[in-house]
Formats: sequence, C-alpha cells, structure tokens
Amino acid sequence: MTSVGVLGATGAVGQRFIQLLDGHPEFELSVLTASPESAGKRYREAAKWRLDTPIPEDVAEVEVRDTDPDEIPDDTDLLFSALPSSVGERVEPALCEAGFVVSSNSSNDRAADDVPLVIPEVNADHLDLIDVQRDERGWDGALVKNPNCSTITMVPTLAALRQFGLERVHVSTLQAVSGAGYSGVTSMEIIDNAVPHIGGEEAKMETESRKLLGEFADSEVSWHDASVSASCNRIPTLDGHLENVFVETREEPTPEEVAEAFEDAPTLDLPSAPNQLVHVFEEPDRPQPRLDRMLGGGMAVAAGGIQETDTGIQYNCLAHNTIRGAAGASLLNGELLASEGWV
Ligand code: 11C
Repeated sequence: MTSVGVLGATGAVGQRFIQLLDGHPEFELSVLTASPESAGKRYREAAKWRLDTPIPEDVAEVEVRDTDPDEIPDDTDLLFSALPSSVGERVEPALCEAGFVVSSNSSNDRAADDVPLVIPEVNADHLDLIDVQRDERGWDGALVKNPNCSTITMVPTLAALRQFGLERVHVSTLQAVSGAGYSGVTSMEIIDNAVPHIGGEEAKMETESRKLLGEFADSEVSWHDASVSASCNRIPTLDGHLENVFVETREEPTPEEVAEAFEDAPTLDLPSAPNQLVHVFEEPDRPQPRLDRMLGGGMAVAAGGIQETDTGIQYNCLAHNTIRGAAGASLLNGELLASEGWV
C-alpha cells in the first residue's frame, strides 16, 4: 500500500478526500493536517462533517496535525492538498523541497511553466515536467496540480474535439454552491437568486484549458492557441457544475460526429477512473446536476444538447465539482503518479 496524507483535511474538498480514500485499494491514509486552530484535535471534532456518508471510523479519532513539513512523517509517500491557495503557495513548495510528492487541488502555481497541470485521460504526458521541476528547483519531491472544477468539466470534451481543429471556445457556467467551500456560500443562501460573477474563475477557465490542451515537447508545454472566453455564474445547486459550451472548429463536424468523438474519449485503467469518460445524452434537457452528477461514481463527465449553430457546435456538459472537479481529480492524479512510478 502507498502511504498518503491529506493537507487541509477538514474543509469541503478535504472531506471529499477522506470519503474517497476510505477503502481505497492502493492508498492508506496515514496523516491529516489542517489549520493551526484544528491541530491537536481529533478529526471528528475538527471537521464539521457535511457529507452523506459517516466519517470513516478509523479516521474519526486521528489527531489532526499542523500543515508544516516537520509534522509530516518521512515515510508518507504521497500528499493530497486541499489547502487554501494562500497557504498552498507557501507550504506546498516547502514540502516538495523536503522530498514529498504533492498532488494538489489548490489553485496556486497551476500556471507555472514547470508544474504539471493534469487530467490523466487528457494529458498524462505532462507529468514529465516533474523532471524539469527537479532539475531546476532541486526538489526531491514533486508538485502536480489538477485544474479548477469548472475547467475539468469542459476540457475532456474539448480534448475530444481537438481532432476537428479547435479555434474558439465560449463557455457560460452554472456552478453549484459547494464550489465556494464551507466558509463561502455555505448552503442555499442564494435560493431565488443567481450570481453572475465568480472571482477569478473566468480567467482560470481560459488559462487552464489552454495549458491542459497544450503539446508537451522538449521539456515544455506549448499552450493550445484556441481562444477561450468564459462567463461564470453561481446558481442554487448543491453539487455539480453545468456548462453551456460553444465551439468553433476549422472543420465542420456534425452533431453525430461530435457525439461519437465524446463517446470515444480515452479512459485509463486506474482505480478511480470511470469506465466511460464522457456520457452522451440524447434527451435535450440532460445532463442535469441532481440526476447526472454521480455518473461513474462522480468521476465521469456528461454531455448533451449537441447541436449545430451558425458558427459551430453548441452543447452542455456537467461534472460533479467536488469529486471529478476537485478531490477525485487529485486522487486520480495520485493514482497516475503511482502507476508511473513517481511515488
Ligand atoms: C467554484 N470552481 O466553483 C470554484 C471552486 O480554483 O480550484 C474551485 C476553485 C479552484 O467557485
């Protein structure tokens, strides 16, 4: 078994990590960290547990530690990070320098030239940037990132459309409240409302998508030159980000060819990878968050409403934002790191 830890274990994404690691066939949870206020408490006291499964018994009594490299046992093979980015930008590089491999969901450093930003089914080859990281930063450890949840929802579909020559992407999102974390929009406080702006989210979708879709060669990633513009909206859904995507391509695929490309999106033989990466619905009013977010255990992407427009193709896509879009994404990157021998 690979010995793993969770940094920032008490928050919305941290709790998902604990849930997804329970009974994992390859990973054994050995250390939990959180903010200094939680350090020293039992996990069941420190975490205000909000998920629909109980806290795993063997985790409930674990003592939460401070997020400091000295607090992490040397024999921890892999650390998952759900730290706030303001903490992650300081702590994660220090942990990598101390020799730990970190698979992080935090938004810090995602755009850095030597940090692999990875969706395993889309750009697993970008992991080789770790060699650059180790050469240039002198780290024994490594830092790998997964993208933002709204980006993960869309990019598997865009990757499937690369064969038609991606030129321009416009996306408008309808994002669940859980994306704001437990300290942000905590419940349905925005019922009977919608918020037409999510700070920084629009820019992240634009940059992260182009990095993920970029080619890796000669020790660097050349970002894809498609233009991506995003409008991000918060709606009163608990979990699951729904997105309306408009794509312009050099070739003119039919909706049937687009559906086929989605259904043929590659999958991987990793414990948390779904059997089918993109599920295509023929019903025009699907996918919907409440009905479809748990496809593939919450690790699949759903698409529907595929149609031609005057300028290209339009469709809707959906993914579970705290599973495929966050903790599950980091977990899958951890499984990829293990399967490729980086841990
Ligand atoms: C939201 N996507 O729904 C955000 C949360 O960059 O990982 C995740 C932010 C990130 O508000």
